[in-house]
Amino acid sequence: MNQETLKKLVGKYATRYVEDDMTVGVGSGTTVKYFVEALAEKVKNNNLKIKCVATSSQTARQAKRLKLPVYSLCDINQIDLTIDGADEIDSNMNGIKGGGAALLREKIVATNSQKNIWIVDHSKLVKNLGRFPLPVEVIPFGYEQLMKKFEALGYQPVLRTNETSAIVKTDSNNYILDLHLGKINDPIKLATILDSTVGVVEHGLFLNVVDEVVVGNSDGISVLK
Ligand code: ABF
Repeated sequence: MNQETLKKLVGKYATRYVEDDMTVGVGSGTTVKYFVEALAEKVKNNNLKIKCVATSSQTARQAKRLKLPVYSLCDINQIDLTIDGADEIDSNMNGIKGGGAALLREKIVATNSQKNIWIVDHSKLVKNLGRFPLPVEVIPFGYEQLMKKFEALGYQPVLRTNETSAIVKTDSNNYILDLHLGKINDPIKLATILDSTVGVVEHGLFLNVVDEVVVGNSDGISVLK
């Protein structure tokens, strides 16, 4: 099975967690795109009454196009379940997210969710986090100073730009610095440093956040808990 087939498989599989009357956090990314498609189908076929909260404007657009009811986080009581993707997951089920620049809303939705499930193909499972550059969302004001700080710390920051070399702006109009760390020996320590750095809005280390990971393998699906 190729990677796209695995993404589709886990996307569809994850719909089994969604029940009638639930408020569902819907993540971002190419795997979640398949989940949203399958969810819309399930909702329609079973006439389910659910509410969705999206972690990115892109996901919100897709969900609305497929007639899923999308609510603002302010307009719901609590999120029962969030299904999202991930860029890397280590053996402690800690992850790096934010490759799609939606990490801030992803973390806000995740921390307001009773249960979090990530859907990935097996290539996302790693021994140590850090091969995937760690996205850090920063305030544009004075971001060059932050870059200097990160350079001095050996974090090798790269300002994220798009294919036309324009600076990528997040849904909250911030910038992303991708830290090329290679291997993160102590994710908790790094998260603490980033959390206390002025100008950093949020970072892509999602530690102790996920409850279950649905993994697409060449011989089928496995669920990590
Ligand atoms: C999202 O899924 C992001 O945090 C992450 O960048 C992205 C990666 O997933 P995919 O490979 O499915 O596009 O949750």
